Amino acid sequence: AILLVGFLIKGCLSDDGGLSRGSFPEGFVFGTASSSYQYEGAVKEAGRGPTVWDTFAHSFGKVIDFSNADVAVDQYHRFVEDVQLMSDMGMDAYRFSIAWSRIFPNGTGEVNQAGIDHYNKLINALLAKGIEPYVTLYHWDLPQALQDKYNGWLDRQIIKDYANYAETCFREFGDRVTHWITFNEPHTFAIQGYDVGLQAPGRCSIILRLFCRAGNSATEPYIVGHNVLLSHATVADIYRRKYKATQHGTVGIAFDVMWFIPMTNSSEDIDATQRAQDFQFGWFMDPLFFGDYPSSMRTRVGNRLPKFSTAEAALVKGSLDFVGINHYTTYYSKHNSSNIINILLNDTLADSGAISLPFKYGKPIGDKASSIWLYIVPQGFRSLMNYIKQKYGNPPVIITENGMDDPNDPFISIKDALKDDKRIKYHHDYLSNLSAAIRKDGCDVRGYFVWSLLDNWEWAAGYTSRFGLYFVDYKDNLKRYPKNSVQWFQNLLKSA
Ligand code: PSG
Repeated sequence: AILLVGFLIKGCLSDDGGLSRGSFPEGFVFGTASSSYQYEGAVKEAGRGPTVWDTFAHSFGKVIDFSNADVAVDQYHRFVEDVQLMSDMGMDAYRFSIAWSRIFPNGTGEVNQAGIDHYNKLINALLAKGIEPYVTLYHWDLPQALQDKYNGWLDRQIIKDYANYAETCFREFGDRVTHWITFNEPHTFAIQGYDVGLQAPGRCSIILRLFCRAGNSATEPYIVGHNVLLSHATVADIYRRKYKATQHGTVGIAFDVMWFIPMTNSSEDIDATQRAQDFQFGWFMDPLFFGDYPSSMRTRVGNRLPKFSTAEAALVKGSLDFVGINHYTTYYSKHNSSNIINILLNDTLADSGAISLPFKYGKPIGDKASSIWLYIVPQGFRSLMNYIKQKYGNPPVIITENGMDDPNDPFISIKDALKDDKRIKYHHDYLSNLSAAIRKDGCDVRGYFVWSLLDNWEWAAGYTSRFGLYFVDYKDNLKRYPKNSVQWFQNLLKSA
């Protein structure tokens, strides 16, 4: 009977059939996530230099609603208010990114003190409320100057410039920041930016070069990925040699990782599913854990795939303290038996020989959010955690993003827009699976960040999508309103 009463109390406190802080290990960190270009605005203030995303968003026809992030949700000016919102929810941490071009307006050269001052203020405001900063060094807003000078990530010179920028951040902020994320989603920006051209810098060669002025979709994504891995490893090495002993921090990197399920149980589809995972996640994880690209990539991409020298492989292997995972969705994968798309497109995406889809025989894999790619499949989260545990030896994992969006419906009242029961269910179901992965399966997951604190500017989707726990009123001075999910997280985070 005592046990029963205990269960009832626990259930009531968390108001959620048992999901509570206690469903996660001691010290497990809850936070929200954001990025500089999607949040800050103030793009011409305090010496900030232009970035490839300013250029891209201001090119006609690249963003679906013709918007840009010149103002975004104005967090540059409103961070004090926003930190209070995090504090109201009982969040332990905040993941944000530093805009490289605020620190070095031209990517290199003189430090812009106003940029340093801004992030000092933000970091101190967080710490004053007991919220720990998790800092992403690169969330896609490359200084335009480096794109102009040597084509940015396509040139090895980027390694030195990125390392100089990263080391400046360690020196200036590392006394207070102990969780560093070198890159956000290299897979996404390599593919979107250099294969299909739908994101900055908008390079591609597919479809007869109709969409992009320049690029090579069959080679450039791999060159970008290679330079990102070398940049990451260089910076992790600098941190370990020069800063770790005094600053006691950790360095990780964040990947976009879908879970894939074989479309059928044929061995062809099972093999294709593994290749889909290799070309998405193994592309970066295998060099970091084993010192080389997956064998499926080496055979299928051939000499278009760059090679690591022995010294580089040694530098890259083991160069991280935790793996950041941005996880949203699960797809089916099947063997690509025709090579029609390869012939038509000749691009990186066709190299895996796998096709991944959110449908099977016309039936969706789960309920859809607003983004066309985001299907809700909570069990995929637990499977993915177990895959990482088994394949990579149970490394420390931090969920650096998880969340869903609603459409930005111009006709809905604010009152109705705040009723986000679908989002509550999403987080409940994903967190339940995460808890099971940790408690039942022994996966070493240390933290969970919701994408996102506020509605914000969603890249090529502009303002058409709302990922926030807080609603932002774009028609009335960017006022913030808590959606129902805020109350839900509040309850979860104050539960024992
Ligand atoms: C992540 C994962 C997928 C697509 C886009 C992203 N996927 O599984 O197909 S982008 C990622 C990004 C952040 C975005 C957020 C929502 O890091 O800046 O706003 O997710 O799209």
